[in-house]
Formats: sequence, C-alpha cells, structure tokens
Amino acid sequence: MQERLKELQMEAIEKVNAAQDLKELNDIRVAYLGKKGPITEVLRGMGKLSAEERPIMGALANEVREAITTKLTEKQEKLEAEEVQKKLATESIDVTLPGRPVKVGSHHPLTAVIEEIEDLFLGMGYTIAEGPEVEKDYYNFEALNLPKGHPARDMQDSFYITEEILLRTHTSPVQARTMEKHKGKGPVKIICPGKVYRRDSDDATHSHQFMQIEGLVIDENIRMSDLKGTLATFAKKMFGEDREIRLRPSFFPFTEPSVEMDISCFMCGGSGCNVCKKTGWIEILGAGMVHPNVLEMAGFDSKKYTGFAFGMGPERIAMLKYGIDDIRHFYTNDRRFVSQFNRV
Ligand code: 2U9
Repeated sequence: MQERLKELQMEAIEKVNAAQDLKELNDIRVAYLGKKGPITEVLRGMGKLSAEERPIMGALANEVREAITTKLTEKQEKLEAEEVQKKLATESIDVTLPGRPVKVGSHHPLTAVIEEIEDLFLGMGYTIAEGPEVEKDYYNFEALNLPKGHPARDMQDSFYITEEILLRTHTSPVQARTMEKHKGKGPVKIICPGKVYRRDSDDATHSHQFMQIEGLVIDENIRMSDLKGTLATFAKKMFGEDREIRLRPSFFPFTEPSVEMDISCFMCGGSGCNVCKKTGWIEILGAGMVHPNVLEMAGFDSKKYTGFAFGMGPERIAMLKYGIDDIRHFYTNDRRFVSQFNRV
C-alpha cells in the first residue's frame, strides 16, 4: 500500500509538471484527489491493516495528498502568471502612439458664409425673418412694384405652380410680408436668408435653386448715407478692413434710387487681376432706397417713412472668398469638395 501511494504521488506530480493549461490541472486534481480517485481506492484497503499500521498509512496518504495539492497550486499560480504575461504582451497599449483622428463633421462652406453674414447683421441689431418658399404671386411680384405684365415677371424665369402660386424667385416677399405685419408702424430692421428658385439652366454661375440674403431697414429719416455706411461695414467685415466700396447707379423695380455695390479687389488691392477681371473692383450686391410704391402697398406712409434694402447671393460671396469656380459644387455634395472646408 505504501509503495502504491508513493507511486501515485510520483505519477500525479509528473502529470502536473507536464500540464499545459488550467483545465489539464483541474482534470489531474479530480483524477487523483477526487472521491473516485486512486488514493481513495487504496485507502479503502485500510481495513485490512493492523491497529498500529492504520494511523501510519492514513498519515502517509495525507502527506501524498498535500504533496500533490502543493504541486497543483504552484503549477496553477505559474500558469496564471504566464496567462497574465501573455495578456500584457498582446493587449498592451502603447500610450506614446499618436491618437486616431476622430472624424468630425464641419460646416458646409455655404452654411458657413450664410451664418457669418447673419451674425454680422444680428450684431448690428437686425432680426432674421423667414417666409414660405412656395409663394403667392402678389408677395413675390405685385407687392414689390412688379405689376402683372411687367417684363421682369417673365414666365420663362419662374417656376409657376398655378397662375397665382410659384416658387419664390427672391426672398423679397418675406420683407413684403413682414412690412404688412407691421401695419404701417416702423421701425423694421430685418435680414431674410433663404432658398430661391429661378427657371435657369444650371451652369458654372447659374443654379435653378440658390440662396439669397436680403436686408430691409424702414424708419423715419433713413437716408442713402445709412445704406452706404451699412454696406461699407458689411464689405469690411466680410472681405477685410482695408476694402473700399463704390456704388454704381442701377435699376430694380422695388428700389429708387437703385445701386450696385462693388468692393475694391481683395486679391490685387485694385491694380487689376483675374479675380476682378482687371478692373480693380468686384461686384457684390444690389441695393437701394425702398420705392415709395412698395412702402405704400405695404401700408407705410411714404411721406413719414423711408427705408433701404439690399440683396446678395451667398454662393457668389463664398465663391469669391474661397476661390470656388462652379456654383454647382455647393449642391452636388461631393466629399472631395466639402472635405476641403473642414476647418471653416
Ligand atoms: C422690399 C423692398 C426692397 C431687395 C433688393 C437687390 C437690390 C438685389 C439681387 C442681388 C443678387 C438678388 O441674389 S441676387 O440675385 N438683389 O440686387 N435686392 S434691392 O430690395 C427690396 C426687397 C424687398 C419690400
């Protein structure tokens, strides 16, 4: 019996030393130390021993169990330590590596320019007014001194839905609606950004849908000098403090007098280049003093109130600011285009 116990101890310890993983160790523990194991089997023969031999054999059996258990524990700790080392080696993070760039969205260049212009006028005390894109003929034309039959109402240039309903061709109807709501009482000081629609074939400088920002100020004693000062401030904020402006006579049915505003070329400073087509000046927007007919139709007394208005195309401003050569880039959502403006 003694030899058998020693033999089992040797056998078990050999297997423990050869074990490759924790599962194997557990199998050895169950096989040798379990109730159905060989040591229990041997001890079943204890009954045949004398009273003197029994305690000796029992003590030996416990020694053998302890020796196997010690080896199992040592090997388990070794295997677990190796497991941790393996994890450390394979799952370690090199904190000195550069971080992975996080893809963040950014403003579309047109949105960036529109918001820059809005912030500028909000800072000058304007409020933003909005209105329907599907507009009544009255607000889109008649209220703007464009009676039926006027050539500027040419059916060719507008998307008519019915005789009286169309897609607005400018954001001026929002201004007409706002004036109407004021019921002849000033002041009015608004900018009207929004989508507008023209029945045009798309090309590098024309789009059937584009953005417009118009402005309107109505109060007592509003003068052309107020308009010029406002436009000069806008030009300097948008295109640089050293910009000069000039106003050239023009014509719009809803303003009298009407002007076109140019800025001194921000590329060549006025000596002439491709951007300003060698003129030294770049046309930016149209403006003028609100026509008395428009004031009266909206319910304002044109003897008491005067006003100025302006209108610009943010696409044109963005194309100038960022050197974009085709208006269609704003609407095709090509990532090669928009991704160039990640830091706008
Ligand atoms: C009311 C009274 C007057 C708005 C104005 C312009 C001049 C103008 C064009 C510039 C380029 C439109 O984006 S564009 O194609 N606009 O030149 N717009 S004055 O005058 C108004 C508007 C509403 C009640």
